[in-house]
Amino acid sequence: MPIDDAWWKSAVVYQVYPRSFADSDGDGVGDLGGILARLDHLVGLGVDVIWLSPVYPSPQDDNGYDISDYQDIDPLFGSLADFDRLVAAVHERGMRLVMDLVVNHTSDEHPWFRESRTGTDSAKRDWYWWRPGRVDADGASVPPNNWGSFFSGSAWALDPVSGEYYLHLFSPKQADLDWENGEVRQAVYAMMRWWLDRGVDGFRMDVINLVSKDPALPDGLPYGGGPYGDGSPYYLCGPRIHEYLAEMHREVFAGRPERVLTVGEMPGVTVADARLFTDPARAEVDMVFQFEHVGLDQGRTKFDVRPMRLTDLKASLGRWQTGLADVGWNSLYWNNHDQPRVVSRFGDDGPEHRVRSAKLLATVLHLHRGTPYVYQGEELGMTNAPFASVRDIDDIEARNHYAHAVAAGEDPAEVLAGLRAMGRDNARTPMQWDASPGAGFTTGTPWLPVNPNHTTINAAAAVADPDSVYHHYRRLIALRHNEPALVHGDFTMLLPDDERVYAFTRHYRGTTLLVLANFTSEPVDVDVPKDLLDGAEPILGNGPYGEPGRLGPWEARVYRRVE
Ligand code: ISL
Repeated sequence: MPIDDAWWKSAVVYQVYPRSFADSDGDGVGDLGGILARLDHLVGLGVDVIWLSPVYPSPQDDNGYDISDYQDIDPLFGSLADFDRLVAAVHERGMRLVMDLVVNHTSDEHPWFRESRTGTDSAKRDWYWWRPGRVDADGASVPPNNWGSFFSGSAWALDPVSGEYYLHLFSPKQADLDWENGEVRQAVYAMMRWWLDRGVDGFRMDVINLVSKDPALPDGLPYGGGPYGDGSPYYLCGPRIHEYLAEMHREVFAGRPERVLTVGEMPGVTVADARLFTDPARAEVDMVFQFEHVGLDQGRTKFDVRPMRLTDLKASLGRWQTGLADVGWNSLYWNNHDQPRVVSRFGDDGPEHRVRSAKLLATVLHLHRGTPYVYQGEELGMTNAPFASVRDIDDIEARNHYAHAVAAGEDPAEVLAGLRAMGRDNARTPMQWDASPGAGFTTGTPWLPVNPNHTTINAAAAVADPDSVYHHYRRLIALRHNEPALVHGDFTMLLPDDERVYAFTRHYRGTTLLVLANFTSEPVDVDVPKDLLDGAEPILGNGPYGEPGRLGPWEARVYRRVE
């Protein structure tokens, strides 16, 4: 089929974080049975694809992104039989299911790594990055290079068995696989085929642009004021990354039905790289999932929060729209399991503006070109959590950052403020289904406390209220399915220098969509070119339609004009 008809261009993806979605057995952790019981919520919303964060056996050091068996289900979440039932139920409802593929690293408890660490002569030694240490001026053993880990500290761990170090870009319990080794790649491809044969509809590929490393592993330049170096020039979109993804495509996806979706999660990817990764003619991945816009309010580290300027957001998202206009495809998202809640971050989560600003953010995002992602609870306008102290924080990235920053002399209260604003736990508090004590998520004690605001912000209330954030998402998703201009239309940014109003058009075969959004809590006058409004009808908004040239606080409006 011509690529412009690719089904995923008019699809909306819903991300489920299984730990926090729905608990069917009262142990306080979400599970597959819980997802199965709540599928009709997703049918009601109208989404096409469910992306499931990892449910494989795992020591849960990074909540399942540390996998110890790629071909099973962790008993915490259920069994393979439960999984098969879920896939069948998803398909019966006309949706697809995409798995998380985490193959930059395995758990240190994966049999491959257990074997690899038995000694320098292990048959799987070169499945991972093992190197002898260096000796410092005092004669002490230090890591092979200066790279820092994403989760604080060195990216190397010393293993007592051989006295060598192994590379871990994330936690020491997430050992990086060495993709230079063809056996590693073949083992990964075989596992992927096994899941596709089982009925899954594709993969969201975790940090897939980190799998090719420069085997020389050179030191990186110092960053963040700490003792570590930035190794990213040597592992981010590394020398063989396109070769690997093309090989994966040939080995795993070629000849499969068009129903399969491949999404490359790629921190630090540039527009130019993304064009290569997602050019259909190159057959690598269908779309990238990039991070530029969610880094705009961060300073030296991701926990150094600074206000986001609307003009920066427009410049970034606009550049991605233009850069992929003729070739390539992008994911559109505000939230995932690694990001704070968008209404708290870029909107206003106070009682007066929460609903309005959540709807505005949804409108702006969903009207762009690309495939929109809804992260569980986003459709309810769920907010960040009121973590009182560092003891309330569970996430490894946040806990490590706190320990390192405080040890380095930073003010604990300031570090905690950064975690409150940016911490990943904000995304991971349980899904708010109803106003009951466990928020309808669990009858037991939830693994992470439910947000106290579940008494008013919850799915039951949202579904019952035609003016809710939920129904606004439902309308946006329906528009994606029914309006070709939303899927295929050209994108033109208007008012790029305006700090208050986000405005753009989409144009396709005689239809123009005009989007106007006021990112402030004051009314604003908007200078919209008159020709854009001539004969245009408002089709969607978050308030009563007033004068086209004036928007109320956090008001967003979409107009359509047909020539
Ligand atoms: O959160 C981040 C940026 O602010 C990232 O550094 C994040 O760790 C990165 O985007 C990769 O994320 C993925 O891989 C990690 C895992 O912890 C995340 O949950 C996952 O989404 C390691 O597997």
